[in-house]
Amino acid sequence: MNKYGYRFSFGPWNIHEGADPFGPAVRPALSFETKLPIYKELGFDAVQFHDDDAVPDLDGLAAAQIAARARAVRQMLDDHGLIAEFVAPRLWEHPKTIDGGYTSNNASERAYAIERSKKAADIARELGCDLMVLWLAREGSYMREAKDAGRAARQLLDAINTLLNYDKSIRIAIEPKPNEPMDLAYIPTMGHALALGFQAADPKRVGVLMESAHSILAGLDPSDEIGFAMAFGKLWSVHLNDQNGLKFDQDRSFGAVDLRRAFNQVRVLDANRFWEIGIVGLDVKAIRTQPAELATKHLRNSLQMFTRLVELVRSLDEGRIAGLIATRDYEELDWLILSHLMGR
Ligand code: GLO
Ligand code: MG
Repeated sequence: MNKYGYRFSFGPWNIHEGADPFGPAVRPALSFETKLPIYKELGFDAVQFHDDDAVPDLDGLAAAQIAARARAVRQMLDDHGLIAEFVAPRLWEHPKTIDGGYTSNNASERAYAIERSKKAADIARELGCDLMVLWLAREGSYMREAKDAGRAARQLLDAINTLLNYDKSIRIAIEPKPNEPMDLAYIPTMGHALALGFQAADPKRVGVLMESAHSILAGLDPSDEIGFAMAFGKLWSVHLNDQNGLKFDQDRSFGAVDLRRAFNQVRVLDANRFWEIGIVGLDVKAIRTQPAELATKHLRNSLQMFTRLVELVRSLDEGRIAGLIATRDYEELDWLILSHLMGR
């Protein structure tokens, strides 16, 4: 926890080997055990998990084996003074998810996606957390004529209802993203995710996770996406990072591209007391050029950036801002914010 009461998290995938679609890994893979001490060293409090980050090869395991392995991970977390923030079913690597998970055109593949997600819920319970994140990676289309968007929406709702019914204490946070790996995803924005959640059988248990890069890729402003979700009490987690324009998902360090955009995200989170609601997740990756022994600085930078921006947010002259809004002097407001970000 930092001095402002915020807690921070990242996932094991955020210490990464640097492979991209055009080149192989450039840094050695570190085991989960090797990554764990790094959390506290860098000032983090919690671990985000894919189901198979916690229990590798879970597809071949029986329920009792999965539970036992998850309990062992829980012990490792305890030993390091860490907690689990969420578990996300990884529904995008298995051959049965090539054409999508919950919205696959193939019934047995849809059934696989549901069974796999139930296992993720079981793992979450063993890890002592009640949050499941659904990043709907392959729920979308490359070929519009091969799918049906309306049917997909109903299938997504059915999947969510099945999971809510399977585990009566699980909460689900949907993480929207407009594209990549799909050409177009079915849940591209906060609005889509919230609409789905409000239709669920138990809407109180469905919220959202906002990732900065995903909002930017949708042509939206992350702070407005945060504000929209928080207006309804639905923002339960974040993946703060940055993104340079409309291209592949870059997962750049928070604030590395657009400082003012990062400042506004922190401002909205802070105004809505996010530290009382959730953990600040940083879904960032070191750029490929970073040498292996220096490949955690993106995490350090992102956490420090968040804390420094909280300080800037809280030292703003809010009275002066109110006066400028009252006189509609938004150009002066522009200068006030820019001067504040530049240190005077
Ligand atoms: C990719 C997503 C991904 C998810 C993670 C948790 O674009 O941001 O990193 O956040 O798999 O579901
Ligand atoms: Mg993410």
